[in-house]
Amino acid sequence: MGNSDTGKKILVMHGPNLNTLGTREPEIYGSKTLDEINDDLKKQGKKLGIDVETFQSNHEGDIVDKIQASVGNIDAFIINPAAYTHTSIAIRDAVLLLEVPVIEIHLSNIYKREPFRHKSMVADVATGQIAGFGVSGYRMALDAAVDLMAS
Ligand code: CA2
Repeated sequence: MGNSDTGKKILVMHGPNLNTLGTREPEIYGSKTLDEINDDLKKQGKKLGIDVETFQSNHEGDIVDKIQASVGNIDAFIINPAAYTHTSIAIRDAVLLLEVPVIEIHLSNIYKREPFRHKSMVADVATGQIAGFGVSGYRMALDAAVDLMAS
């Protein structure tokens, strides 16, 4: 059961290029690194007795494989699909396999940016979306996941 008192597990997934967070465009994405974000989420999970696993990949197929492997093994799913948000039917189809709450999160407000970022392939198969609150959005997503798991 790992790091968990409740027996609940949340998978937080990060898409392409998010492994380089904190190194450029801090005005859009902030200055925290992905490791710092993941550590904060794991700490927040530990306080709540929830096992938080984090995963990042730059590869669409690896993301699909990880979602498939998580079916039946997680209680909620948080994903920032990064650029795949706007393109990936494969990730959308994989998300549809999950029978747990799904929270889509973006650091930036994708609706205030270039038109190609306004469309999310995941939005209508997610439970909800958080966008535009920077790194705090991940904390909000975890809070939302916890509430959704309880209901
Ligand atoms: O706002 C978000 O969280 C995005 O998902 C980030 C993606 C972008 O393609 C989406 O439209 C919105 C880009 C992630 C790029 O990661 C960076 C890492 C370091 C510095 C700059 C960007």
